[in-house]
Amino acid sequence: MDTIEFAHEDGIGVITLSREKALNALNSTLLNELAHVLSELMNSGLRALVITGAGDRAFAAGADISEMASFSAEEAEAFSSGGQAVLELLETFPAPTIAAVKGFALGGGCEVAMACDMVLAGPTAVFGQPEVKLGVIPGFGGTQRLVRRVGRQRAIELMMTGRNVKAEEAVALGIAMDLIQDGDVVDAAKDLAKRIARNGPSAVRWVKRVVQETEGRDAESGMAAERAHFALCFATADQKEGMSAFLEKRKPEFVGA
Ligand code: CO8
Repeated sequence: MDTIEFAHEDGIGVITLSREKALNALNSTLLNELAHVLSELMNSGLRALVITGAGDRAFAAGADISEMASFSAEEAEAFSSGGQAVLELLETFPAPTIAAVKGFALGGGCEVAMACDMVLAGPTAVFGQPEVKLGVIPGFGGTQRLVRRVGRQRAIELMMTGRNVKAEEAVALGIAMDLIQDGDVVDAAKDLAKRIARNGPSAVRWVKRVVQETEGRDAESGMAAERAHFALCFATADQKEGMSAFLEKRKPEFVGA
């Protein structure tokens, strides 16, 4: 692959958006390669997935403006639809996903980060939806995911001004979860992934599934989904192992079944 790098170690995958000279701007090739790698990994049993950008300057500085500049409305619709589908794949990826953001995460880059379960920001991280400055609106799910992250009023302000949001404010608003001051943000994301990976793999995935599938739905169906998945846990070897290990005062050895 030309624009995506993938590495994995101890069940933790790391995807790097890799067009460093263009600040990892998301062109069609990169989006297709991202879709391909996510599809390949979907049933691979990864315990967690970290996404970051190559180099120190950017996570991704948006969709590729040089590619979009001459789009017709039909081409724009297709590009938006393709980008939305890729981020849907990322959002529904069965294992937990963590964006490790250094530098710019603007436009489509911010949208990629927001499609992840958790976002860690390094001190240089800058988020934003600057599309209006180019005469367009977010097209990879930003109008939906930003509202869910920061609330309607602030999301509208951010999308209408297109202003940059530095790391500290991004954490205060809920665009990012934590600001990593000490050490490298990718290492911090891998550490977080490893801490999650020690837990029962099915339980971790079902936390994600229940939260995701019931978000915005009525409390009753949310509770029903929680109950059903809680019950499913008791059909796994990992529930037996987790509870036996506690009672026997030893560390559990989960097998992911
Ligand atoms: N697309 C293409 N190339 C880019 C992009 C981008 N989004 N961002 C940066 N680059 C390129 C620059 O053109 C430059 O290339 P070159 O060296 O060949 O001239 C290189 O990266 C380095 O960038 P700069 O020289 O501009 O670096 P600066 O440090 O001066 O500035 C900034 C960094 C502030 C990040 C600046 O590059 C910038 O403002 N970039 C654009 C940010 C932006 O507007 N992003 C939103 C794009 S729109 C979008 O994402 C919509 C998503 C949904 C679309 C769906 C549509 C159909």
